[in-house]
Amino acid sequence: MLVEILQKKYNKTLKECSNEEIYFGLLDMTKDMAEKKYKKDTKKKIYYISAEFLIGKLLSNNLINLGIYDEIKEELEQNGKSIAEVENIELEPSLGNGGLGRLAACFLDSIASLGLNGDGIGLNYHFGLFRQVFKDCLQKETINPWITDESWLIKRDKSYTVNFKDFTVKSKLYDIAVTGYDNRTNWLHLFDIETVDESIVKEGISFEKADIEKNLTLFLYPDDSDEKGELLRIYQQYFMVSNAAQMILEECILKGSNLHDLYEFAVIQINDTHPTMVIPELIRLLMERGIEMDEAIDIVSKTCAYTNHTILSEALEKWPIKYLNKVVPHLLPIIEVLDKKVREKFEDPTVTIIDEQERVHMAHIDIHYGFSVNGVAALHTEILKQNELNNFYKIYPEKFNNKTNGITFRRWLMHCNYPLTAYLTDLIGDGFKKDANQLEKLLDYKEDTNVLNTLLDIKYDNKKALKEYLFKTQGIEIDENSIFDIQIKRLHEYKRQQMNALYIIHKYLEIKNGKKPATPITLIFGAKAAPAYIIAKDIIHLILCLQELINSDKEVNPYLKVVMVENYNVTLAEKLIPACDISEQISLASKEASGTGNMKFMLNGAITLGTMDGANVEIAELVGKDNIYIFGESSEEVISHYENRDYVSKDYYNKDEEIRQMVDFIVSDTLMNIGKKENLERLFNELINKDWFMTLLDIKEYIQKKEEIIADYEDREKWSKMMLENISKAGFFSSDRTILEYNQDIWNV
Ligand code: 26V
Repeated sequence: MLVEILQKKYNKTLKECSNEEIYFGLLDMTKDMAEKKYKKDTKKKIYYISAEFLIGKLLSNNLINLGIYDEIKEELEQNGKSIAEVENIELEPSLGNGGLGRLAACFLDSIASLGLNGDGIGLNYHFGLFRQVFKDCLQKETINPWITDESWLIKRDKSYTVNFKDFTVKSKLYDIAVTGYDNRTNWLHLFDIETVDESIVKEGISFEKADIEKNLTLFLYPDDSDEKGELLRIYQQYFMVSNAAQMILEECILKGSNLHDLYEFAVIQINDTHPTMVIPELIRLLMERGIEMDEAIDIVSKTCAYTNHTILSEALEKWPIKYLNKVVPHLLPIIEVLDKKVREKFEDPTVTIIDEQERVHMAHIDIHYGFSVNGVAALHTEILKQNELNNFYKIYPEKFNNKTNGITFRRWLMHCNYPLTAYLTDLIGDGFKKDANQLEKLLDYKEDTNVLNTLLDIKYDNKKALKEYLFKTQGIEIDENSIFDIQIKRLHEYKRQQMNALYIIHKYLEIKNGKKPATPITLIFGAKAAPAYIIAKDIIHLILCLQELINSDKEVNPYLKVVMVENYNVTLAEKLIPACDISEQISLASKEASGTGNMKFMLNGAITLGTMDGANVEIAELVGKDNIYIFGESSEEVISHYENRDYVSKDYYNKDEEIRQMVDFIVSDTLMNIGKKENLERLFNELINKDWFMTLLDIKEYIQKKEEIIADYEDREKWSKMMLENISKAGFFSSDRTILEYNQDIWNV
């Protein structure tokens, strides 16, 4: 079929076509096949509204889900082409920041793969999240264009009118097909406007923020550090949910809803608080269509469910009434009624919608006026119930439930780790592809030397493949015979990349003093920092300075190497994860709601070095303490430090010689000669005077555990057994399991 398409499109044979032409041919073919798998809506449908969908490249994933990957791979090979090179042509849509956006993408894959009728609704950001470049050991941001003339986007003949205070815009809709594994096609609906003007972007990612009609869907916001930025976010959020609400009502009416029974036709999952305005907007639209306010509120409350993704208070959205009045004054009378009703019913001042500083708490709207509130890992949900949202839990215990995150095995095993997938299929059959729990069959081989050695061999080959990829794409050289220790995730102080950096200093000084590791260690980082997050950028600076120092020191570089990959994204994750030995999951306990990278690493046979935080707790339960390396204070202890305000980082610095040596090294002449005084000093001061995320609290135990895991790497048999246990037990973290739970407990479609 591909041959015919290429013949028609380019009048060439497969052999004659360039990789680019083959890519566009496959794009046409796949889009066509996906569209044919679309099925009519069922009575009730899931609407997953999210400001982010970090979908990654789609070609291979779609070929796998359509069941033609092997066939195409072979056909290309027979004609001297490589599917990997064809895939290189595709640009990655960067429509998300990190875990939250990637989770939404995994969920869409699982919803379709389970044959459920459910669409995603979001925004078509032209430049998505910024592209990261390093210059002089500093992060710089540039635009990240991903939309080309021919792409996965299908332009629809659909448009809604969205009213803001001072002007009105007309939307246009683009759809991307989401084809399940051997199952139906759903849609990801991305709304956009005609008037967006890409040319207003000047240097880097700066542009005139006031001109909303020209920039509404230009960028995905990585931070909200100034007023104009906050206003723009409100514009984006309202634009997204007003389109969503109009579309949902239209579809439900078409299916026969009289709107009084809306919740029998639609369930809306609100992904974090970004889409919260869908609640007042739907109430407003129902009232416009003649439904009394009280009933409208009741209908919407039975339709909407909310997922919380963080306990960090600075990340919980609270929009000043003043801003909402500038953008969507027509929602305020509704929000005020919602607030009044809460005040009539409850005396507790902490559960109101509007606070004393005239700010609207978006999460409070979701909790009072939605029927379900869920956290994303067992520990996270417990903390919500007992601490952060305890006052709400006391009012609505029945609304709270846990849905431990998951990842789609189609992308995070079958696509990214073809050799492991093929081997597992040989060994245990291909049942695991639809029922992830069947990976446990691998446990039958835990004493089988042949199998254990093959797992080691596959890892080694993946490490070689990563080495080649990094050399080709970033000019980075690594040694496949070293230990690959990887920390890849957004840069945030609570994730404690700075703690890993202090370990590097420790190791560097040790080697300098003549103590050499048995096997060389390669520490790999990938992380973007929000452009206005100063300390996060200082941490990147520190890592890049250490990279430069160590990699040019002949005494140290045979034993230690530091690599920070540029512009970490989904595509890079797919190369890094299968090659990893040690998975760094070292957040301050209680702060990482779940984490999903931890699951991807485990599935690909990496061993976790981590704290008892987020889903690490469940990983530890599943694999048992012999197959994971846990350190650090517990979430209870950490929460009590916050409550009692008794953590003083300076005390740790003063008391401990070793800690002092590592921290002082940040501002040593050795580093200052490479890096910038201002950045390094600021980070040094932050660590000893603030250290909000308690790096120095756990650093000693961290170093100890890390030395232990590195020492255990030498015992190849023991290591391969741990790999096997981790792979075998990863089935629980399939997003298919997560979605089945959402459907059973929340959606009921
Ligand atoms: C947002 C912000 C915004 C500005 C200030 C600082 C800050 C810090 C964190 C966030 C994260 C917001 C929500 C989020 O992305 N949560 C992530 O969701 C993942 C999927 O549930 C989960 O695995 C991660 O643990 C969680 O951090």
